[in-house]
Amino acid sequence: MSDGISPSLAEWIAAWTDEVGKVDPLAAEILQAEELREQKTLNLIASENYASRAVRQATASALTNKYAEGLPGKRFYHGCECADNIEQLAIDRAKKVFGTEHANVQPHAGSQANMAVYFAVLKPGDTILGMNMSHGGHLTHGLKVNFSGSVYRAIHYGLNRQSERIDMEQVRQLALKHRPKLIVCGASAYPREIDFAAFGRIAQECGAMLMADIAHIAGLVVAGLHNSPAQAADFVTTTTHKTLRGPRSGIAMCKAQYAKVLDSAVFPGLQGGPLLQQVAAKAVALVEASQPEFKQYGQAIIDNSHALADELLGRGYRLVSGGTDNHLLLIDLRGNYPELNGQQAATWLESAQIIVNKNAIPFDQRPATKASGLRLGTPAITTRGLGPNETKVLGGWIDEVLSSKGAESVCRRVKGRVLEMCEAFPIP
Ligand code: DSN
Repeated sequence: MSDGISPSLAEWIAAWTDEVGKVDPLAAEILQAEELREQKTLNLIASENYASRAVRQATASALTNKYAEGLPGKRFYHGCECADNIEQLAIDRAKKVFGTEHANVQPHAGSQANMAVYFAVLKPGDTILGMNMSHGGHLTHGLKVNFSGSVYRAIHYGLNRQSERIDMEQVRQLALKHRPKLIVCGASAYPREIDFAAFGRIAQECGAMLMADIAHIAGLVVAGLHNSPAQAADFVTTTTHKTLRGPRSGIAMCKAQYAKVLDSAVFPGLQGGPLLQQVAAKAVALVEASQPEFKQYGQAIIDNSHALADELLGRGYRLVSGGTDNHLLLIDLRGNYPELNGQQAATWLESAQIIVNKNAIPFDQRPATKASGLRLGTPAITTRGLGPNETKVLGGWIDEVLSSKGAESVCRRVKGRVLEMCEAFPIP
């Protein structure tokens, strides 16, 4: 386990995989292979990141052994002193960094956080108004095949065809027409800043509650680089592993008046015992996110995103909305390569060790399984320490692979360069 990774990291990985290896060599081999895969690829998946060793260590703590249904000080089982302490730490830190009145840190993931809000304040059949998934929304924002679109009556807003930004006039018209009980804002593939205050005004005008799902941009919000929804929204939900760089998990927050119903929706409504090892890791990640360096990290994510956008635009690519304000951008492949779909493009890039995901672009004619776009995000490469210069070089490699139609010789050459860059910028 040395293979181009720093000796200290190799030692750390060996220490924990050795124990797995004694019991289950096959599983240990797979775990080590994943460590190497992550080290030896440049990851542009906008929703992924590399949690620190401190965060990862917390996920492996003894708290994985403990049941603690309930809330700090109000548990159903005994022996919860440490559970109470760690959960209270995470709650206090979440409220502080996000500026919210109440936080529940038990949701296992973002979908569960969103589900908890819906269960807290909606009845089956109630109307929600969320962003169309094919325009950048999330499946829990009312997609038909998701619980959110089958249990509730989901209406969708989208982007303005010309500006490719959220059409706030359409949001308002739909809200006034359908009188949703809950308006959902936030996105999974939207490269521009979201105006939470404007959503708040529309929610007030039509008598709806507002939920802001900030899963993608949470780290930028904490760093003060994206406006915060804490004032405008009744509920704020997030995952903790994207720009926030914590463990795979979720948090649901709200105004004080909804605290009780939200807590009850999480437990006993939806979940049993919280995953306390993840709660601990969230507490650690929130400390990391409150350090001054985290603001610099957030700014570096955005700088890299701008650098990537500039490089691609300079090479003639069409980006949805013409650029980016945040950590991600969307290439509309139809601009340069009308015949190329996102699935094929992402496969070519993977053969050069560059990891991206295909993504629908607004008003896409292709099915989501093929899609006409690629979503590229800079949180993970920024954690490795790549700066704008390296990111521009990476943008050039993406162009080389795509413009060669994935030619084997080109992918092989680019892969060699990617591996050199990975070695120069190891995952910390
Ligand atoms: N899968 C996440 C993403 O990639 O954005 C959303 O849940």
